[in-house]
Amino acid sequence: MVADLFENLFDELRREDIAPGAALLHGFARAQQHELIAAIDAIVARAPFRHMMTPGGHTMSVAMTSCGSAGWVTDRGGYRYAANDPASGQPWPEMPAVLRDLARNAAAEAGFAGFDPDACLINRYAPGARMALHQDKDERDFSAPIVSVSLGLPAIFQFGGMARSDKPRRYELRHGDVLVWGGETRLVYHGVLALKDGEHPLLGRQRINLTFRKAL
Ligand code: MD6
Ligand code: FE
Repeated sequence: MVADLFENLFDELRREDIAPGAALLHGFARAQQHELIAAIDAIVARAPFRHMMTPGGHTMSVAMTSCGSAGWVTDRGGYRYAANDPASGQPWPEMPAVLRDLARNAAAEAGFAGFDPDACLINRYAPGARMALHQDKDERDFSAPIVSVSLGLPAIFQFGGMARSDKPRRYELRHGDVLVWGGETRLVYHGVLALKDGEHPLLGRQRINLTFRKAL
């Protein structure tokens, strides 16, 4: 009985090293789930989720917004970071302390002490939404890691190699999981398979992902 309980607690808060410089911190964000969701709601009230267009003219299935001093945007003109939300012309909402502190703590736990994110991209997946294999290379400084927080429905994350053709490994990212990666693996190809439908007790039929970056 007691052994089972400890095993479950251990499993829920486990650090899994998936590659050099990459750690999956199972359940790391769970204790702050309510504060995180309230902070996201406040950001979305000022900078609503929107489906942006890729430079090639495709509308993304994932809806996005941002907070922090820079936000990630895409349109016919390319991928980039912008100080203002193109939908409103206003600066992106500030990064709330609860988000910044979580990202800093997770980075430190994974061996990247002193991470100081200036951008947080917020992705919303409805059932069927997916993200094709890509590299995150629009940031100026690749020595900083990326911290990725998953909330809501679980998703299958693909973690590949330095070439798009490298066969990716698959990891399930669940509510409260935090993935940190940098160093050698900072530029690996990665993506998210089409979200399977379901109902999450706090977030309903969606997955929300936060990615914290040092963009500028
Ligand atoms: C997602 N994440 O999990 C998409 N990028 O919805 C990413 O594209 C990502 O999780 C860079 C680093 C971590 C990530
Ligand atoms: Fe990415």
